Amino acid sequence: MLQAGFLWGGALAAHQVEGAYREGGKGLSVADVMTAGANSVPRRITDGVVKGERYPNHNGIDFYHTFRDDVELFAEMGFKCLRTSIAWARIFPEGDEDKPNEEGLAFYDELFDCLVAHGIEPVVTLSHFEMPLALVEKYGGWESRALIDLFVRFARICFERYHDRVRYWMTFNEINNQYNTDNDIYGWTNSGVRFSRCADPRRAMFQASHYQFVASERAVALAHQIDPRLKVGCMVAADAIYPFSCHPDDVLLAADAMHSTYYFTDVMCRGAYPHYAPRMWEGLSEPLDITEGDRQDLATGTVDYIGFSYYMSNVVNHVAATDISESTAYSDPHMVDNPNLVANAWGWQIDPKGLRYILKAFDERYCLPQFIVENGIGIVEALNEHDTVDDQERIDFLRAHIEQLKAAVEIDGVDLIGYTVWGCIDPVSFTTGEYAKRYGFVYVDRNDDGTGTCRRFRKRSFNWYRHVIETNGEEL
Ligand code: P53
Repeated sequence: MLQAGFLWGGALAAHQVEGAYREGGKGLSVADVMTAGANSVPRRITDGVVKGERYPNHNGIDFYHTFRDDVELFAEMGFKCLRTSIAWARIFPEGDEDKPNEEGLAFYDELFDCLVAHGIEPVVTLSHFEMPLALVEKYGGWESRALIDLFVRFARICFERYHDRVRYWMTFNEINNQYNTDNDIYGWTNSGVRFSRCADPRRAMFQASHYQFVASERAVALAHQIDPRLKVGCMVAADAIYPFSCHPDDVLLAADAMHSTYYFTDVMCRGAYPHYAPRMWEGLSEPLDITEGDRQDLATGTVDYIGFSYYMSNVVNHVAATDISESTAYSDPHMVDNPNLVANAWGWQIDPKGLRYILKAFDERYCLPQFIVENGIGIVEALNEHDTVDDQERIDFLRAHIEQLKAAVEIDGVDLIGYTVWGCIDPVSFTTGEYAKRYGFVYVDRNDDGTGTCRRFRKRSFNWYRHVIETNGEEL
């Protein structure tokens, strides 16, 4: 049995749903200069907002104006919590003002009050891919140490304002995405840096993440000072990486590949760089800027829990793709398809047991509570003649993953706080900027060509998830 009070719910991010990108005094964020892409058409980052380009995050699904009605729907499903983020550029439009923007703060007062009034606990990410664009223009984003103090000030304002309503916090969303320096959208959304333009992309990535580690751990310590009841977690994308075969070289390669997650969780959970870090830094053009004071900050602000997203697993083969007949769609030549799994339309391989694997791995490595703050499946969907969507495929996906998280808790003894389904009301996709990649229990009538009423419709999974929550996961 899952514990009473298990936090069932859904997850969103401000920039993917709110829209209203210029309302309430909000400044531009890094998400506001990302164009619409499509399945296998990458999004572009423009220099400022360019006339004639399409920027889906400007409108999102208009949650800024519709949140009261949307929260009604979440309450109808019986959500115990809703994970969302605070758009940094609503609170500090330029990122470095002396005083926060009261209108921005007031918006989140309204949202959190509304949630609490419906018995839904807000779970909040401080930085989810939406740092103020001005911080990029003035400081070069997280390339600059100055960002640490600016972030900590933002965190302080948020903790002080909302600590009576928000218990669970996370600092940086999927902080480990930027480990992939081949695709600029990851460094851009994590750090406001286009690593491809840096003289040494790997060094720039390690440096930006170092400043974020320090900022994150200072924020954790600060939260505990402000209110000892607050729980602050890290947040990583935790895709399981398997060896292609039992060839020892595949097994070793997979173990090393998991450093794309563990490098980040090790620092934030243990408060120090792992002993293998210097080996990862070998060959950088210059040593990293890591001071003794930084190391003390890291040690004093370890996280209270591990928040993570889980969508898929991946496979590595020690034989690089150029050496084998079948070429692959991955940017890493060692990454190959898993012949035992099927993928969704975007090539994300569906693997419920990988979720149990990750939960066990984190548990055995850190002995900390965990929170699955994103899991779900993107599907192309349309309303049928009954004004609903028959999303049996989503129900099957979620059921299989919930079965595995239950096994992790009941059999493996993992300490799990909750489970929030990504994109509980169809958001704008992060990687592609599409509306067509839908995740929700609630369908939003908005299309990539700009048509649609933006009205909301319950999908078949809506009632299914309500029953799951009602029975605390006993009836799937
Ligand atoms: P979209 C990759 C692997 C796992 C999670 O993604 C990922 C990514 C992309 O970085 O991102 C998270 O919308 C992210 C959300 C995002 C969600 O996954 O591209 O935290 O903002 O929307 C789903 O299908």
